[in-house]
Amino acid sequence: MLTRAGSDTDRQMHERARAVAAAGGLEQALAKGLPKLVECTLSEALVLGLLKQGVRKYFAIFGHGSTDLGNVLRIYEEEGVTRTINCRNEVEMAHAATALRWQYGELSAVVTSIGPGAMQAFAGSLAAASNGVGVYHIYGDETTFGEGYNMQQVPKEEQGLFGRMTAVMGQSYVLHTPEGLRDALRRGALCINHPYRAGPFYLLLPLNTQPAKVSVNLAALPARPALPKLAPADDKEIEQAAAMIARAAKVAIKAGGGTRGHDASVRRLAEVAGAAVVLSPGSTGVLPDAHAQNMHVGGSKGSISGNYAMAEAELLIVIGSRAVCQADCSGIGYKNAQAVINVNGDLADALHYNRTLALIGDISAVADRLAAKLEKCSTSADKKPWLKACVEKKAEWAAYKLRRFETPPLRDEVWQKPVLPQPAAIKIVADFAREIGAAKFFDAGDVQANGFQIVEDDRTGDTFTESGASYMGFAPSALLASALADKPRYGIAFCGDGSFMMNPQILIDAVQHGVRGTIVIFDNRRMAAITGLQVAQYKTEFRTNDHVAVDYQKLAAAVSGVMALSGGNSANSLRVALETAHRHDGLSVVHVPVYFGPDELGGLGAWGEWNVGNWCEDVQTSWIRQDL
Ligand SMILES: Cc1ncc(C[n+]2csc(CCOP(=O)(O)OP(=O)(O)O)c2C)c(N)n1
Ligand SMILES: [Mg+2]
Repeated sequence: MLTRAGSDTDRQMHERARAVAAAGGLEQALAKGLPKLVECTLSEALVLGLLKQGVRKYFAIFGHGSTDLGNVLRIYEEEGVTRTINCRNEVEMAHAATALRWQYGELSAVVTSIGPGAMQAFAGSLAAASNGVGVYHIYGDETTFGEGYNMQQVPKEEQGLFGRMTAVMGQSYVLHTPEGLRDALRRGALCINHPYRAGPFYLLLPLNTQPAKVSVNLAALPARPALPKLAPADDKEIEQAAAMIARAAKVAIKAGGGTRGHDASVRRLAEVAGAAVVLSPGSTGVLPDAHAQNMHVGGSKGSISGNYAMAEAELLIVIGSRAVCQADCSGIGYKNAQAVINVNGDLADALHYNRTLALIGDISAVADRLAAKLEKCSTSADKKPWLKACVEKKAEWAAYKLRRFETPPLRDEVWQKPVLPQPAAIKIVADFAREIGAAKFFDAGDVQANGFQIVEDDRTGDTFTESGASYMGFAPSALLASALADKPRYGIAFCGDGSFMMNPQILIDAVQHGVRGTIVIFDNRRMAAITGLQVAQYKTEFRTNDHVAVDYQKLAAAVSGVMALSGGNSANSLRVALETAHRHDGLSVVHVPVYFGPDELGGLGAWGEWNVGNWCEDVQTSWIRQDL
């Protein structure tokens, strides 16, 4: 079974890979006479099958659980068919693969060994699952003969445990039988390309089936599915929705993460419906920031204007939202809503609230149909007083934010000197990102919450905030996506000190794979978001910081190729550092000490309810009483 360099198997692989490269793809190679019936290893068949679906890019940390697949990827890369980049941590590469699909729409696969590597990538795949991003994960798995425990398998006398574990998170397929590949890839294609509930698909690749020979029909390997947009078949519900909107005086649209990319249709519907638009952390930009009907984010963190619109609206139009606690105040954000129109492809999400008219289908298709109907019918309720009140609340929020942005450095206990408040520092970096046209990535914690309260985007696709899982370490790891993107865009990762240390591997991987971008570390020497919660709930902090001073600038500078800078303690010094960072042709790290403490100008506040800690009783009491 051993395959040595120069063996027949290797030679055949080289020949097939060369034919695919010369033709410009597998389909084209088949059209040009590449035999469709081949006998090859399961590993090669898998690479060919993925190629047919448009997967050419791999993030990998190999181990004894994936050497055979690694050999195929080596040969296919030598012939210019696939690209594989080696990474330093599986959580990091799972995030990078998620970001590659999310930011650039490009497919990829994560490859690990068996056991610990797989478990780490699996943990990281929570971000893909939580944000509905389709990615292939390929893990080494225990041998199928059961000749004895394999090192690093789950140590139990049971079969297929990695397959079962991964199936809980997404969908999975154990390639126990090599001929099952065709079925596995059909299921995988739908899972990772699902129009409204995509997620990770796990291929478990036993150590001994990887090199096993299999007869495959390359023409029969499933391609990427082409799916039509769906919308209600007749006009009954659309007319009903239009009538509800026409007679309501206070209408709010809650635009969830699903509205990303549907900017024009959401705007058209909002304008004709006279609706205030409340954004979710993941949908900033779906309506331009300065648009009079953009009320900014609403939810457990939220904003003055966003939460006002949520609480006061009589008719709620939910679009592309799955009602996460951050977005709907743990279910009690819509205190005056009498009815809901819910636009979603997913039946369960569309029916989350009671008193709902569900408009099932593609967001643009449904929103455009509804807008067209409203454009033709006369509205009975005057929406102007409502929109005027909303505009006033938005001005209040803008003034509130401005005071914080203009707050000079505050004296900080840890830093023993005045340092920038975090909202002011984030605003400076967000403005800089806009100036240079960079994509923004926000990590977890106060950095993330302040971030989505602050950003002023005019379209979706400028901010990536992983609010589905809030996975510390996502933002710097996401920069690695640019190493494999066809047209990389400069990125700025906004990280807390806590989050950065979860995944500092990007320092090495960015240099190795030529990433251009900046990581800004907002250092308050603690996990401040959690300290803040503890203080708000129990009046005192517990174990959310340490006393170890870390010189992040030196730490980053220790990696050759990284430009490490201090952002200093003033707005001006931070701006200068950002400019210098941007001029560097590679990865830069800017370290900014930020304030943590009781001064209310050091934070942006929370505006909604949340079902956690000692707030649960109040939130749940309200939830039980409300009908929605
Ligand atoms: C991997 C992971 N572990 C734990 C958490 C829970 N958590 C959310 S925010 C946070 C603290 C973040 O600290 P930092 O990155 O320094 O940002 P700060 O709040 O200080 O601005 C923690 C521990 C998480 N979201 N992800
Ligand atoms: Mg911190």
